[in-house]
This record gives sequence, structure tokens and C-alpha cells, in this order.
Amino acid sequence: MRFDVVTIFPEIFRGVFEFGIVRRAIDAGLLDIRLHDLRDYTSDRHRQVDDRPFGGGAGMVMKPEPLFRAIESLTHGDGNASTVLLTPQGRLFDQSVAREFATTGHIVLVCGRYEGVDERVVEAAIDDEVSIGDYVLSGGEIPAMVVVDAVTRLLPGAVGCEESIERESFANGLLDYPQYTRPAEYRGMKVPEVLLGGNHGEIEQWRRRKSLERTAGRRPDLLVTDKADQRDPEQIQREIELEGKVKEL
Ligand code: 4FV
Repeated sequence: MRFDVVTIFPEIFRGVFEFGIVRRAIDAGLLDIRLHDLRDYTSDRHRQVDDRPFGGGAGMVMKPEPLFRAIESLTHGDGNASTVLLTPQGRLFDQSVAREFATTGHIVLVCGRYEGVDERVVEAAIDDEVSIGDYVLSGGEIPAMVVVDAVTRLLPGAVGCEESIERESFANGLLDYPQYTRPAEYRGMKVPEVLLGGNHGEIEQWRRRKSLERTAGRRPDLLVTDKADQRDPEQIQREIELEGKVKEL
């Protein structure tokens, strides 16, 4: 997987990709991240990347020329490269988008700054606009880090045990079940017996019920999407009670 990141602050990424799973994926040759300073694609001696907005208004807008030059040089000769602008106007980035990107092979991440980029860049040079959430950041660099981290974890071989990827939050459209580790009792707080009993069938059932309960309680929106399943929330509620009764048996 190759990521090219276009930004006016390449140094902001130093350190972020030098630890953990992303570092290991780079060392294992699974991931190739290249940082590009947008100013290197300017042609004036002031290396200008922004200008005042037509129509007036506060702030500055990123100029089209440096962005077109950067994007065209980074996608040149690679038909399946995808150009992604990080912007609050984009579709919401979630685990399913991360799974989609993990099969893309080559993504050029364009990090906006100021009030945003000239719309002609979006119309003619950007394939996909992605937002990491409904809040306004000072730049697209942190969203780019989020995308790289979430996608890298899904690259085959990037995370030690693939099983943990299939099992984790949102993998099955549900929130994760509670996790515990030693000591079995801490400050009077005990680990649920079922997890100490070694009965994997019961443990799986308990975990499924906890995931359903949590999701129904905290994120019912996740329960009515095609990701979870077609059943209506009432059905899910009945399943939680049912699994509860089964448990008591
Ligand atoms: C953002 C987001 C975000 C908007 C103006 C950069 C800033 C500035 N990007 N998800 N939320 N971008 O707030 O992706 O150009």
C-alpha cells in the first residue's frame, strides 16, 4: 500500500509513523508513505500556496496550480491511484471506508489548510472527499494520520493476529465487548466469572450479548444499518433478552 501525503507541513508527520503497527508495516514492506511539501510545487520565488478568496471574506484559499502540479506528478502513469481530499465536506470516514481504502493500493492524501482549497481542484483533480468528523480542524494533516493508521491496521500481515482484526469494534458493525486482564480481582472489582470458566461457547455468548447490549445502549444507530443485519431494534432487544435467559439456564 502506498500513501502520498501532500501538505504544507510535512514535518508535522515526523514521529507519528515511527511507532507501533505503522512502523512495523513500513519495515515489513507492506506500507510506503511519502510526504510531499506543497511549496515544492510552486513556481514563484515566494513559494505561494494560498491567496485571498474571490468574492471577499475572511481567511485564505489554497491556490489550484501547486495542487494540480503535485497531484498530477504523484498520480502520473498510475491509473488506479486515488486522490483523497480531507475536508469537513467529505463523506464520513469509518471502518468500512478504511476497509475500502485498504484495497486501493495507492492513495494520494491532500491536506487542506486555511479556509480550504480552490473548488476547481475538487472538481478536476480529487476523486474522493473524506471527513473524520463534524468539527473544524486547522488542517487536514491529523485526519490524514487517522486514515493512514486505520487503513494500515487492515493491511494483511500488518497486525500480528488477523483474528483480532475480524473480531474488533465495527468489524461486525457492533461495539466491542468489555475486556479484562489480570489480576482477576482489583480493589474488590472482580472479572466476570464466565471469563474465568474456560467454556469458550459461554464466553462467546457473553461477549456477543455484551456487544449487543453496549451497541443498543450507546450506538443504536449502528444496529439499524446493513452492516449489523436487517433485523429491527426490537428484534435485537429480544435477542439480548433471549441470550440473557439462555445465560441464566
Ligand atoms: C477536516 C475534518 C477539517 C477544514 C479547514 C482544514 C479543516 C482546514 N478534514 N475531516 N473534520 N479540515 O476540519 O477532515 O482547511
